[in-house]
Amino acid sequence: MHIRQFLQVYLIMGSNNCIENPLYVLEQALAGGITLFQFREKGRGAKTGADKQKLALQMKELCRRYHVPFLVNDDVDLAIEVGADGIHVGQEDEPIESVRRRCPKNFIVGVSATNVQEAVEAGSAGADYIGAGPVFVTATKHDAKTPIGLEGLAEIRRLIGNTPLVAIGGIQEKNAAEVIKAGADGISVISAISGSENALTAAQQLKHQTMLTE
Ligand code: TZP
Ligand code: MG
Repeated sequence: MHIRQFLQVYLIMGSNNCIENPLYVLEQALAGGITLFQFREKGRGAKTGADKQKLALQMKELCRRYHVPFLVNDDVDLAIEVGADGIHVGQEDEPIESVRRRCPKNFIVGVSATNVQEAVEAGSAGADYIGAGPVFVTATKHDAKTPIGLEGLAEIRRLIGNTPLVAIGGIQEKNAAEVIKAGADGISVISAISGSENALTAAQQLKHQTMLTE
């Protein structure tokens, strides 16, 4: 499968995003059809050290069972230690060149971009995919930049050519289809799945929205 297809319904989550047990939420989301997962353990009450590593390993095993790639946010050492399938880095994290040097050859390396320039640079630097946003207002990331809107997303699509692109920030069932229309290959969400009453149906409904192309 190509990375573009893995981006269709991309769940990002850490233990503090969940109302219920994060392993339960992840398993429900996997059963509901998510196509990629990123372990993003940060912020208030986030696990560290051995606890973080243990949760990462458990999540990786779950993802394996569903044949869904497991990525780690920011923490390149952890990604290598637990045998992740890839890493996602932001603009303030380790540069892609250095990440590539340290990681296995086939590692998926995703990069965040909050504007056109960052997206173009990430594409030229060889990112496997770009995570662009926030597209809409989000309550999940407190230091998120100003939303780029569907117009900003469409402009990024135009300027990065064929580089796989996933949208992030404030994406829910009601706006997921518009995001795909604007040129994203997929949607990435935190709260729309991890904060929902039923992660399985939330994942299914989001996936359905990504397939409504004319
Ligand atoms: N980066 C840009 S917005 C965001 C991240 C990690 C948070 C997305 O969370 P939600 O709940 O899907 O809006
Ligand atoms: Mg980061």
